[in-house]
Amino acid sequence: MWDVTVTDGRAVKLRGNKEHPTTRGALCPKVNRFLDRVYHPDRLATPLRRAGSKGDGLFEPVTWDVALGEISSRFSSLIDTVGAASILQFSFDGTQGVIQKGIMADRFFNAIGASDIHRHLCGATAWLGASDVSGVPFGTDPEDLVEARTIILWGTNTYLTNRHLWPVIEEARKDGATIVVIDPVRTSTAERADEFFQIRPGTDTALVLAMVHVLDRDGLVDVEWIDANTSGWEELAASARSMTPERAADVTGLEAKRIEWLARTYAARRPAAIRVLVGPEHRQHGRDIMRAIAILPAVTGAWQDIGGGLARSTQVYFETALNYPPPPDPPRRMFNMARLGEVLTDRSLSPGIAALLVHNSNPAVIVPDQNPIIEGLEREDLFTVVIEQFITDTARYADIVLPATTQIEHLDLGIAWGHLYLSLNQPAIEPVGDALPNTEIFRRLAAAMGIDDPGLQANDETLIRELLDSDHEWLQGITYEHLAEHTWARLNVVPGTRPYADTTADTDDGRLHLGVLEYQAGDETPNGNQELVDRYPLVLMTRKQHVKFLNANYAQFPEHLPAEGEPCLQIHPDDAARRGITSSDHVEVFNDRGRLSLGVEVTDEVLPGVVAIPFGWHHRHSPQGRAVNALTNPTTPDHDLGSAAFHDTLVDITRIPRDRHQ
Ligand SMILES: Nc1nc2c(c(=O)[nH]1)N[C@H]1C(S)=C(S)[C@@H](COP(=O)(O)OP(=O)(O)OC[C@H]3O[C@@H](n4cnc5c(=O)[nH]c(N)nc54)[C@H](O)[C@@H]3O)O[C@H]1N2
Ligand SMILES: Nc1nc2c(c(=O)[nH]1)N[C@H]1C(S)=C(S)[C@@H](COP(=O)(O)OP(=O)(O)OC[C@H]3O[C@@H](n4cnc5c(=O)[nH]c(N)nc54)[C@H](O)[C@@H]3O)O[C@H]1N2
Ligand SMILES: [Mo]
Repeated sequence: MWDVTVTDGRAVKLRGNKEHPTTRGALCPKVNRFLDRVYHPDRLATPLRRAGSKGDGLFEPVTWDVALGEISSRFSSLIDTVGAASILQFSFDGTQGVIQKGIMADRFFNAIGASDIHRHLCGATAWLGASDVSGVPFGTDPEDLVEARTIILWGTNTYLTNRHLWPVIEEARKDGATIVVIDPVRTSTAERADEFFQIRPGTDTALVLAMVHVLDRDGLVDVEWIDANTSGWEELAASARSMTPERAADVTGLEAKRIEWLARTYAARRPAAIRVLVGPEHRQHGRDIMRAIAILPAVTGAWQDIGGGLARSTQVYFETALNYPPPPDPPRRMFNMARLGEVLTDRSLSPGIAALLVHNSNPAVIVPDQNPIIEGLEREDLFTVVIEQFITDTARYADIVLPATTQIEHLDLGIAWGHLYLSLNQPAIEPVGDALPNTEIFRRLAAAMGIDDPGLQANDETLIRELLDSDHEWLQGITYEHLAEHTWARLNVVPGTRPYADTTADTDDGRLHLGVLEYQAGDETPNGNQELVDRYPLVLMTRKQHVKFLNANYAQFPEHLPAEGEPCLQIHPDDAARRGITSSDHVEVFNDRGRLSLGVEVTDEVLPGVVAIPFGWHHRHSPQGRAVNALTNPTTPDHDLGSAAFHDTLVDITRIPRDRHQ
């Protein structure tokens, strides 16, 4: 929640709203200098048309009429000839504001019947895993974590990625909470933990099974709670019987006695909370891992304590309460967004993709298996439109680029994944240059195409009023007028509500589902496909790592780069020594999908056998003109509904002789 000071129409100061219970006046390092972004000389201020080859980044300014006229005629002729399904909408999380993210864009593409992608790269697999246990997966209110006495930050890098939760963690610690971190990497969060479990990547299900084994063996499960609230306990207990702490130690690399400690502490030191976001979901068996984690509070009955249970993304609360539009009827042709490269290069698709419109996303950087994506974006017969604030690695390939407003220039309704406050984002300044809100761009495009649907001319305030027009109890009293006056409001979830203790699971029998649980190694992991492991012996993790990056965003600004000024591969001293690599070297990292040259940081933050490259750097930061997703695994589990197996990626590396790197 931001307050902006404006002098003579220009924003001069931006700070966090002091009254807001989550941000408490503080911003995170990414957006502290947001105004530099707004007024940056590279900010897009007019529509652009390509004036060079695809990817050159050469453009000429054109008027909105010319740009929208060209898009309209290209789209209309495709609709008349091969059909609207040849047009692909690709969008993602560039903004968390509901209407600028997609409400009007979706209306437009629904009206013409274009193809679409599931916006599933972030959180979908975590959702599926948790919902296997509890149906619609509501979780503990993160504010209630202050009450907890054990907090397990399980595969989430809270200190970096969820900075506004950190004061809550510290407050709980002050009151006696033990902070546990479970992560394959010694992250900045792990450095601040009381107990750090540096687990082998992707082996968390084995750890959970061993914890259940100990709880069952030592009589630490809550039998009464299990009988009254769950189903499938016998099957789960049987699954855990052979996973002794010793066996789990072999799989996870953790010590058996520490696994015992973790199980006993989790059961006894209450309230006991687990916090997750998306890290472990980005694996072939990510759904099993997220399900395994969600099983633990159901076994110990941790849900019974205020501040106990599982605190996950809170987005599900907003999705339940707000009046989101129903899915389109007839349904549109859908693809998993992780398969973009395949979709753009598949000549057998009928109809094939002939036009691509990207908004709120930078697929050339953020989607796994980058090389086929670039091959697709280079296609001369693909008409690409990108709505952006800057020329990104995706926008460089566009035929038309349209300039979008930033958060301080447009109206929006803000939801959250870290708390339960809804906010009204009101524009503080007029749009910079000729930039327009995404919503307005689609209203104008619809008009240019002569689409006669009043819903496509609804203004932004109407779109927000429609979303708030819900009789859900959590929105009682939260009207547009209320938000206009107070800026934010907490959903009416009664503070201290204990999900699944005060409420019932939304499963067929109203119980939390346990059942058979099995640890499986992903194909592209050290215990997976042996032929692949022989060729590519190192596991690559590509996590969010820099405090001033937001996904693929902000790496365009030199003042946001970390001190090393280039992306560096982190490698354990043993692996480095074996290959004669030091921190002053450069290396080539490669697998069947791609190749990248990078600097090196020799560090025991990563385990032997694991290497890590920070996510978020741009194409120009490597000599190959590619970013780290050139190497990553696009496998999408769960019948194409899940996220991608980014971190189940095997690579090898070679040292680059010094003279070759100059
Ligand atoms: N500074 C900064 N903050 C951000 C973002 C950013 O780009 N930069 N992005 C925002 C977005 S979009 C999101 S979704 C959130 C994500 O927030 P998080 O989920 O906290 O972040 P990630 O880096 O995706 O993953 C968290 C951790 O999971 C670990 N991990 C990976 N595999 C495994 C595994 O198999 N087991 C276990 N136990 N851990 C594993 C990684 O090492 C990593 O430290 O962050 C948000 N906040
Ligand atoms: N290897 C690897 N890959 C990952 C991840 C990882 O951890 N590792 N994380 C994944 C995750 S969790 C996520 S969420 C995705 C993020 O994927 P994206 O959502 O695509 O990434 P962002 O860089 O956050 O935002 C994309 C663009 O949106 C633009 N933008 C911002 N606001 C607006 C607006 O109002 N209008 C328009 N038109 N554009 C706007 C920004 O300028 C930015 O270039 O990446 C995923 N990819
Ligand atoms: Mo995300």
